[in-house]
Amino acid sequence: MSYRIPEAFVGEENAKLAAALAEDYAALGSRLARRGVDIATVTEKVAAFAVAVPTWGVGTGGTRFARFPGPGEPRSVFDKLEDCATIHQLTRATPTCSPHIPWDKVSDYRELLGRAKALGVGFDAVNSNTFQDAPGQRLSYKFGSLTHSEKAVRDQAVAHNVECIEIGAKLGSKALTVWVADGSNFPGQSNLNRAFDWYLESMSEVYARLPDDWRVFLEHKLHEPAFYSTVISDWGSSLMAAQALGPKADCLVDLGHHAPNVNIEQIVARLIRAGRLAGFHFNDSNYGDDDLDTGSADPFRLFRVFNELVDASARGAANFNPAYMIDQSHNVTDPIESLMVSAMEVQRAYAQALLVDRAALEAAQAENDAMGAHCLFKAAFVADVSPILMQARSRAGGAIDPIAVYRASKYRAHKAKERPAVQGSSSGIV
Ligand code: LRH
Ligand code: MN
Repeated sequence: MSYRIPEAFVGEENAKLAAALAEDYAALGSRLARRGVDIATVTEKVAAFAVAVPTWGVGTGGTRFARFPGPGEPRSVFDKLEDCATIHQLTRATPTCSPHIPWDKVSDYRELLGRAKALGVGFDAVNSNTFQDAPGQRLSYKFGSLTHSEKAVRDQAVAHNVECIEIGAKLGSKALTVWVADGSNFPGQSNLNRAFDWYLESMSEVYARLPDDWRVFLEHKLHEPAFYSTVISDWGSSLMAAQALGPKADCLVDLGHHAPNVNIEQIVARLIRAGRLAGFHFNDSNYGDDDLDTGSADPFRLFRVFNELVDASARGAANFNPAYMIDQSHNVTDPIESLMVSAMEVQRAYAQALLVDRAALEAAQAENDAMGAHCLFKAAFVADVSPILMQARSRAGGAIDPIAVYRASKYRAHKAKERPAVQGSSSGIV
């Protein structure tokens, strides 16, 4: 029988922290009440907020230089589901995981769905993969996939995406995420316009196979692995494609897919305005697509993004239904700890954005009171909302301190015994 953290153990650990939490929560409640904010309302909203974890994120990640697998590495999607369920058990913030095909391919998807249900997790958007050549694949994606110069390769990539839709349908997913690495490394290597035509031609075939209640998320990325041109390199190309394909196509924002210092929250505001914001791949970065833990490098940026989301929901923006997912690579930490902290940091940014006094901010903006507006904005960011996050978790049966409970449970040591060390590849993101 594979080890699960006993619910009673979580309760015992929470009991040690309950009195301090009650005190801190009450203190924060009276401080917020002075600002006309009802802490119970914020806590309910935070408790209802969910973010999906990437199945590929519970294994140790790596770079092109090396990957250093840790103890108890998941060996299959079944092991990955266990770890995803443990993240949700302790944070109560991640009820779904986002699968990646072919990394999560199995022979019996009913068995996989059954196991997920037994573990209390579901499946979010399914991710296709035409950025690697799968074992036994007939034609290579070395020079592209949906935009390859050869029709046969484009057809193969379309067929793969259609297969992902069929797999996702068996797992209860309602969306397909398409990120293509297609691009070039040399000026002149590809025709920039024809590549975009082929993208639309191929994606319209994929789009035609979407079930009525499905969406397709187009993920843009500035560069890597292509280092001169990338076919869907920015939100403009993504929005042009989504508008050309149809109402089921929206634009997904991976926070690490932009040039340094780009104002990502303004891109989010524009996509919301266009009614085409698919959602997010949350992570953080200092230089490129670093896939660092969400909120670990620039939590203020994450807050600024959530401010746009809360503002959009407050003004009833049309077609506003973003999907929230994490997409990170955990090269030096226990992936479960990183994903738990990241899920909590996403909740933190949301809670802080709920504290922005929008009426006062609007008045200060109208009067061009730059400093007044900025201080109002910043006041929400510097508020320590930890008691709200802890309360939301513990009321939902989660851990007040997920990291402490996880470590005290010795879950990783249990998995190291259950999962003999895997001789993993020495490099690569998974
Ligand atoms: C591309 C990306 C994409 C995933 C991959 C693992 O950089 O963000 O979303 O398919 O990472
Ligand atoms: Mn991504």
